[in-house]
Amino acid sequence: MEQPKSTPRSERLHLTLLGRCNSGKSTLINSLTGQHSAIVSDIAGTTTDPVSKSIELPSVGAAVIIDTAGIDDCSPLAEERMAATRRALDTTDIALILFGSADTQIEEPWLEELRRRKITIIGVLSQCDRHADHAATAKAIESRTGLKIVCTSGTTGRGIDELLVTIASIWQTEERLLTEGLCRAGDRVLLVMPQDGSAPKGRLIMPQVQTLRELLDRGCAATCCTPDTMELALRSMSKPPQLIITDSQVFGFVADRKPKASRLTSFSVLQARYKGDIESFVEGAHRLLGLHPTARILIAEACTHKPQNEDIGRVKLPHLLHKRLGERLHIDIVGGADFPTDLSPYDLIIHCGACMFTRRHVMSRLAAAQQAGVPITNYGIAIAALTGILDKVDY
Ligand SMILES: Nc1nc2c(ncn2[C@@H]2O[C@H](COP(=O)(O)OP(=O)(O)OP(=O)(O)O)[C@@H](O)[C@H]2O)c(=O)[nH]1
Ligand SMILES: [Mg+2]
Repeated sequence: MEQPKSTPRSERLHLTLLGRCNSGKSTLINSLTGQHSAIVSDIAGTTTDPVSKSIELPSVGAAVIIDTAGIDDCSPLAEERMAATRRALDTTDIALILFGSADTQIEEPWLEELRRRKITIIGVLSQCDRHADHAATAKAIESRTGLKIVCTSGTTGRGIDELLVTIASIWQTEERLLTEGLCRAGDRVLLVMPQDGSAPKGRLIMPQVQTLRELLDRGCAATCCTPDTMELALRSMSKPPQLIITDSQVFGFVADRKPKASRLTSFSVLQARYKGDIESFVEGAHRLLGLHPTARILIAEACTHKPQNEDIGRVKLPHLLHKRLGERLHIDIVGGADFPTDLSPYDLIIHCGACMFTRRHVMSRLAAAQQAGVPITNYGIAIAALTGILDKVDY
């Protein structure tokens, strides 16, 4: 599916290539993209740090393709380079692991790590033009690793189309909907979107645009209103809408005025479902309500730049937390890549809506929290819990 060039990074497939030095990672990237953007040479260790590039991948669509240092790098900086590759895996949806022969010893620990992280793996026998019998080598790798192997040559172009089709078919099955399970084709859906001073001038914000577009694609009849025109919108419908989606700022107002028959959810709940694991976030929000007054909370923002919703993470949320749990609460706030590696000092993590992150990136933070035994929730769900509306939300 072709997607426009403006597809935000957080919506793009993140594809990472792993393999030994000189296995042909950079050459394969150039073949897949049809561009000569990655530096290729027969000097082992040409690519050092992860290099990511946004690209329209034929058959696949909008992607970020990530080249990495050889996994057998033994330079003095090898440890730092492998740590950087591991950080790249935090955002990786699909990993291509390149093999050069049936000796898979060096690749095995990486395969294990990819499996542990539940990253989809595609095995590649690269430079297959150099093998007298590449089919036999591929078979040997398959039986050792359990992977299905695609034979490619970045030089002759062999197997490149098959690889693109394989990537596209995996990516398609991972496509998610914001409104999955909440409405279906033919439903009437009302969107309540306040356009007050905090709304950007002349446009709708991304979660609203995304939701509206998806409803149209799914064959729903979408009606838009502000809190002021909600009653008018409802009166103009012959039957109550099956679903109402509201901005969370006016959730209470909408909940009080909605028809009984309509389900009610919020844009931030839709984003939490789409970008993370809503069940874990709701569980985290329930744990939040039971925290002791001296608990330690980590508020984590995805943005490194001055975030638009800075006041939520830095002002509104801490204020609500202190109001609910008292002034002795300890709150740390981090942004961007400063997410701590040691989460054990915390009793709870509250993550932002992560509009700048891929789902995979959010899920890797969720996994880190779970591994440390620390409950995690997100801004929208935490605010719903703190303002007493969590039990009124459909999710
Ligand atoms: N014959 C043949 N040569 C290839 C193929 N792919 C890469 N090469 C050659 O192998 C050498 C290494 O290729 P690179 O693409 O730089 O390998 P890399 O895995 O990115 O290497 P590092 O960045 O050092 O980790 C270069 O000389 C390429 O021209 C291929 O499919 N067939
Ligand atoms: Mg390279």
